[in-house]
Amino acid sequence: MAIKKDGDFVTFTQFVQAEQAQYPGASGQFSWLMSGVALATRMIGSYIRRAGLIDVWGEHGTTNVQGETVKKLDIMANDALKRTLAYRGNVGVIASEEDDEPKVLAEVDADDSYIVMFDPLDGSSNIDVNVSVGTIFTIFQNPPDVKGTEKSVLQKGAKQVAAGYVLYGSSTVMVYTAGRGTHMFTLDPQFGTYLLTRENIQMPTFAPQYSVNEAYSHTFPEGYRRYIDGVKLQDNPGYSSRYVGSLVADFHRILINGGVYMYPPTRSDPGGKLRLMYECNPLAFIAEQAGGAATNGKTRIMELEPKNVHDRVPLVIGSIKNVEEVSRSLAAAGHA
Ligand code: AHM
Ligand code: MG
Repeated sequence: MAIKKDGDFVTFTQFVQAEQAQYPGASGQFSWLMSGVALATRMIGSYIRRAGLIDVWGEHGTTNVQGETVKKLDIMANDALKRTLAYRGNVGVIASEEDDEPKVLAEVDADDSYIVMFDPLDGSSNIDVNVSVGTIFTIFQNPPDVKGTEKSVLQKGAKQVAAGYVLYGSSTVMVYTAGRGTHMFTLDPQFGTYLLTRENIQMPTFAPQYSVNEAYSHTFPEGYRRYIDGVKLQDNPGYSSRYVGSLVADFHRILINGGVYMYPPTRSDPGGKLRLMYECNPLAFIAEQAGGAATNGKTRIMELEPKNVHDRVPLVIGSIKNVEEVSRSLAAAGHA
């Protein structure tokens, strides 16, 4: 894609506008929406950098709809996204992992209005110990002819218009796709804006690395256990394992270096822990656009039909050959 450059850099907004310009008749509404998402993540990033200085450590004292303890920063991140998007005027519905129900923001019935879904602060249990956290978002078209909030948000991942995440790590990066490749932007703290740093990321097709919370492995279905036991016995290449416990950080490492991330069914989460709509769909879209794959062990993640906005699914995501290797092990154990 030929992008007009201002000086030597391409900003996120410039990039989105250039991509949209390739669709005849694009109204600019989508770019306006994306600039709102980018603004909210800059706000969230600034809260995170000041954690400890402002009173955001610790728990809020309530539990969310999923029964999990809500951190103060979860609430601040959720509010930043909701308030920023409310001003865009082109967002019909928003749904957040932290809220009980999707919320109608505005009765917009234009063709170019959107549904935005997000996990405002993924990995939030890591905040108090200064480990990377992230924001994950996905955008669907708001179907003007569909009546009822629940119905309009329950779309399968293959219908995503765009998706991305921001990783608040040693630098702040946004990884984004609108179905034309996966691209990375780095927040320039001096300019206060995201600049394009990697275009068309291609995930390695294989890497000898896996990422899973192995403490639960005795409760994984047999195919996962066999896979993990099997790769440990391999010498050439010998496998290593990495697990941060922040999905965005674990996924980002795999996007760049290759390997596989798994969150299998466990005894405490027999249907998987991660949320289809807020976490798995957006990362699956990004992975596929970078040449990777994502499955629940049987079916491509983006083909799963959601029944509830808070559905959870098992997740196997990463380099295509690694994901195939896990899938073969699951099939051999009769899980597929
Ligand atoms: P959340 O912080 O949005 O609730 O996300 C769930 C987190 C993921 O970031 C991470 O991959 C996973 O839970 C870790 O779970 P566990 O501690 O069971 O390994
Ligand atoms: Mg969360």
